[in-house]
Parts: sequence; structure tokens; C-alpha cells
Amino acid sequence: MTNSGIIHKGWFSEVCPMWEGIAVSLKVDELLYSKKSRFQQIDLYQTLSHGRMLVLDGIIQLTERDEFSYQEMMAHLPLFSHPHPENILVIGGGDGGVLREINRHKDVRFIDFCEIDEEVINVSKRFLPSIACGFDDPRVTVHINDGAAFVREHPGCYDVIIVDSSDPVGPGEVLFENQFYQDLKYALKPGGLIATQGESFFLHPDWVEKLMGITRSLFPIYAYANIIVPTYTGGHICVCMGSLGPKLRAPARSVPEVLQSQLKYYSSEVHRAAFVLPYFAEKMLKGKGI
Ligand code: SPM
Repeated sequence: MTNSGIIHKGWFSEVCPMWEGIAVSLKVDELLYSKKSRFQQIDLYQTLSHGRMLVLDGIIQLTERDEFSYQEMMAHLPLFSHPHPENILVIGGGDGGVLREINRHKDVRFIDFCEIDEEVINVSKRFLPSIACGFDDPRVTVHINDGAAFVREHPGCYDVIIVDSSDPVGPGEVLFENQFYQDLKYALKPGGLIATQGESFFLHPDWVEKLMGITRSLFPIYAYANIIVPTYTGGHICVCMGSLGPKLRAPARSVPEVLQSQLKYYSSEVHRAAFVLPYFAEKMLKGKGI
């Protein structure tokens, strides 16, 4: 299923069958790039109020104004949950925002970055230079590959795996399946942990229950964290996490002062707070229904 959003009287609306009847709209000034890659429709807009906006198959991936909340939390929640993360795998997130955040961790030694669609990287480097700024870090190896296949070929390799997927429509669909999560688990080193794009418990309770059920069945420690992202439909999104050892709900280390000064959203306090879920979502996490 593909989709390209709706443009009406200068407004872009994120209309998608996965969240029927509700849509985020932004006033757009100019369409800077629009092309179908081998995998998806890629659009890059200049918006009136939120800077540039990356849209894949009609779905907003980021705006320059609020991208920091998602990228910081996707990177720093898992990295600060691990006592000494050295080998990292990132799947998806071709805009490079999560990578930019990982690169701020000076103790990280190797980062495998696996993105299926090279065009997303190229467009982001060209139009979103403050976000796609981490690809040249010498610790980073970029793999243009199918994330699900890549992970199967790297058992026991990583301390932390981050899956920055789009929604489960189009090329990202396989990244929401039980088999993929099993493969993620086997790609971890002992004591490793995963963090995946966990959707919204308001918008997609069915998908969230599924992801919670999968992590509960595979990992001795699992948790769900909440992130405010005003330009994602529903206004928030979650991180789904599973761990083979480290606790998740509190950071294992404090944030170095220099790193904290570079951040806008993440802090140790925000780390703890993000795992406090509304009562119905906490019940879902424990497998007690909605
Ligand atoms: N690095 C940014 C990539 C963003 N990946 C997640 C995008 C999810 C967008 N849709 C959320 C709205 C409803 N599920």
C-alpha cells in the first residue's frame, strides 16, 4: 500500500488508511524535491512554520522544527540504558538524525548503519544538512541493504540495536514482525538491548499490543517509552525496548555535561519520565488488555 498525502490550497495533509479519519496538516510554501525511488515516494517540502519536512509515501518523517525530540530519544534512551555501549547497529532512519545523536557518544566505537533506500540518504544530505551530518564520522559504516536480512547475517555482534523504521505500510512492514524481533535478539551481544519505533498507543493500540507482546515473549526486560512529537499524527510516538540485561526505565549512566549542553529534549529526568505510561498503556504492556 502506498500513499502520497494530500495537497489542498497550500496545505499538506498526512492522510493515511492506517489512521483513517484523522490527519496532521502543515501549510507548505514549496515542494523542493519529489521523486519515486525504487522503494517509495520521497517528497521534501519547505513549510511555512516548521522548516523543511521529509515525507515518505505521504507520511511525515520529520520537520526541522521538532525532529530533535524523536531523534534524541531514539538514540539516547537505549545508549544511556546500556552501561558501556560500543558496537551499535542502526536500521532505517536514512535522514541521519538518530545517527547524529549516536555520534555524540564518544565511547561508541563502531556504528553499522543499514538503510534500504539510498535515495533517502542522498536527499537528506542535500536538503537537511543539519540532520544528515553524521555519515562521515569514521566510526560509521553505511550499508545499503534490507535491514531484516542484514540483522540475520550478524549474530552476536551488537550492544545496542536501534530500528528507526517508518510505519508498517510499504517497505517497513517486515520490521514489525515476530521473526524480525527474534533476529534482533540474536544479533545482540550478551547484555545487549534493542529500541524500535513503537508507534502510538492512542492511534494504533493493536500494533502497540503486538509489539509489546513480542518483546515480552522474547526479552527478560522490556519497556515502552513515550515521546512528544507534535507533527506526528496523534502528537506522540513510542519507543519499544527489550533488554538481555540492563534495566531500561532508568539510565545506567549520567549524561556528560558537554553532551547535555548539545541536547534539547533528552535528560536523565526525561529518561525516567518517558517510561511512565497512562494506566491503560501500562496494562497493555503487562499483557492485561486495553
Ligand atoms: N529519523 C526520523 C524517521 C522517523 N521514523 C518514524 C516515522 C513515523 C511516522 N509516522 C508516525 C505517525 C503515526 N504512526
